[in-house]
Amino acid sequence: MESTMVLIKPDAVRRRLIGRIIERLEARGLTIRAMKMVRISRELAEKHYAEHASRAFYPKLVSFMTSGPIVAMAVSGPAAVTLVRKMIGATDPTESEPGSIRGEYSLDVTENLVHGSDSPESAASELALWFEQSDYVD
Ligand code: DAT
Ligand code: MG
Repeated sequence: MESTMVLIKPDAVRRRLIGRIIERLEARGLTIRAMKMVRISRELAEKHYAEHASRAFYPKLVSFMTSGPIVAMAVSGPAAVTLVRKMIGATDPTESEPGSIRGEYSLDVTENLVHGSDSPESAASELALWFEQSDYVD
């Protein structure tokens, strides 16, 4: 079983999409192992997206991620990292498939509703930033 980090971002919370996003994950057969709704510090937003620190969009991304509450989840299942990424859809709005979460509900490259870890290694380091290990490991 694999675990991945999922964030329901501030735009999705504002648009009342929390239920629909969680429903899709559970309907697919994935398990929510830990979950909390939090308004995060600038420091946590910067650490979560540290890989993008040199990109021009980084300041906008950090201010978006601190603009309102986020629902953070540890989600597990077979190949959870890959499955969740496919369910979320591509980062580029012109590439996100109809049927994916972004492909159904977003056309903005920043306000794109959901985060999912891009590898098991990123999942491990992101989960460690957001949760205690005892929250999501048996
Ligand atoms: P993803 O969220 O699909 O893993 P990413 O890791 O490349 O995408 O980028 C992280 C976030 O940064 C992304 O969800 C939205 C923002 N972002 C990425 N590329 C961007 C761009 N070209 N312009 C503005 N924001 C961007
Ligand atoms: Mg990413």
